[in-house]
Formats: sequence, structure tokens, C-alpha cells
Amino acid sequence: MTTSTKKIIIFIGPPGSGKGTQAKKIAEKYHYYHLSTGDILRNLDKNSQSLTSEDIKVLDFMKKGELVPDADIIDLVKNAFTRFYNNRGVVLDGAIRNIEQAETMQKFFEAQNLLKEIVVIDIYLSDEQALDRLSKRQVCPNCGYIVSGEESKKNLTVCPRCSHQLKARADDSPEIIKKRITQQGNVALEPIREFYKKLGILRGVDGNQAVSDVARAIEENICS
Ligand code: B4P
Repeated sequence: MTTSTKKIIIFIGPPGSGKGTQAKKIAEKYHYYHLSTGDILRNLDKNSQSLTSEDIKVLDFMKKGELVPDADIIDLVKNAFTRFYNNRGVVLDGAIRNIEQAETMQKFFEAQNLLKEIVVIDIYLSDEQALDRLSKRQVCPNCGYIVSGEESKKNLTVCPRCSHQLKARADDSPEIIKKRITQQGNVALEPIREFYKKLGILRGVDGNQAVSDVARAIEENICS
């Protein structure tokens, strides 16, 4: 890590572009906190006995492939950020999915005098490629491991990390994938890209290359 490595790395990109795959790598390498809104929601779902009626309503949006309401997501992101940033660095993975979320979080960072720390990494992938990847995605429900494109050719059935049975994610059924790509794909991303482009903090990376090449391209873009 150099002194100019940004401390707030925001990943945007269509569902399946590899935000989670790459955010985990960066967080591990730089010892940053990995703030994945998708993972936080899925973990909440695992503790089904202690769910409030409000939690159940929120999770229902995710299960249907819809965006969770902004107020809930923004609270969740601000709380996790405040808890874990602490001069350590945070990777925001999927935390920004519409213009309202982008604007609100930008004001939040501004109020904390952190604007200079932000870089936004846009992982490009066509909606067609995203559809193909999500239809094949396998994850470990125990440790959250995402089977890579290369590993998926080996037809793994258990997690290479913890040996738990691998599964497709509950929101990776064909019908829900299509809905997510319509609502969160490249058309929906355009206003967010425009917003960050105008601020001069958007960096694009081609997501249609090997995981290690995408990672290398990201690293070239997280230093000022
Ligand atoms: P997420 O969990 O964030 O998932 P995602 O966008 O579908 O996938 P991601 O881009 O992380 O792709 P991955 O690395 O897995 O969101 C789930 C849901 O939570 C949302 O639909 C929504 O309901 C809710 N939610 C979350 N945040 C929200 C917000 N801010 N506002 C409102 N609602 C919100 O990679 C995909 C696949 O591709 C994997 O199989 C992987 O192995 C493979 N892959 C990755 N990189 C590859 C490469 N370079 N080559 C080949 N394959 C690759």
C-alpha cells in the first residue's frame, strides 16, 4: 500500500460484474473493511429467529430481486461505515445502486471531510454477460466464498475453503436474475456513472477478463 492509496473504494457495476469477487480481494490485501450490502442482508436472513417484522419486509425486496428501500440501505451503510472506517479503509461493495444513494452517501462523506479519500471503480460487463455469469454462480452458504470462473470449470460441489456444500444463491433463479438485470443493470447505472464522472472520481475497469487481470486493473486505479 502507498500513502496515496484511497481509503474509500466504491464498487459499482451490474449484478454479476464481479463486485463481490474483487471487493473481497482488495479488502484482504489492504486490510480494509469489506462493506457488502448484499452480504449484510443475507447474514441478517440467516438469523431468522431474531428477525423483526421490519427486517422481514426488507429481506423480501432482496429475495424478489428488487432494490431494498433507500432509507434502510442508507442507514445500514452509514452505521457499518462509522463502525469500521476508523482510519482503516473501507471497500463499499454494491452499496450504491441508484442516484439517491450516491448523492446521500456523498454528502455523508463530505460532512466527515473524506471526499479526497474516495475512488469509484466501475466494473464494466454487458447485461448479457452478467446474465450468463449469474446463471452459473455458485457460493458457499457457510463462509461466503464465491466460486471463480476458472474454478467453476472443475464442477466443484464443495467449498474449496471450508468444504461446505456449494449452492446457487437464492436470488439467482432465472426469473429473478432477469429482474435484477433490468432494475440494476447498465441502463440503471448510467445516472450513477454520470454523477461520479462529473465529480472526477470514476475509474472504469473491463470486467470481462480473468479475475486476476480485473484485480490488477483495479489496483492501478485505487491510488491517486
Ligand atoms: P449483491 O450480493 O451485491 O450481488 P450482485 O450484485 O449480484 O453480484 P456481484 O457483482 O457482487 O458479482 P459476483 O462477484 O458474485 O446484491 C444482492 C441483492 O442485495 C441485490 O439484488 C439487492 O436486492 C440487494 N441490495 C444490495 N445492495 C443494495 C443497495 N445498495 N440498494 C438496494 N438493494 C441492495 O460475481 C458473479 C459471478 O461471476 C460469480 O459466479 C463469479 O465467480 C463470476 N466472476 C466474477 N468475476 C469474474 C471474471 N472476471 N471472469 C469470470 N467470472 C467471474
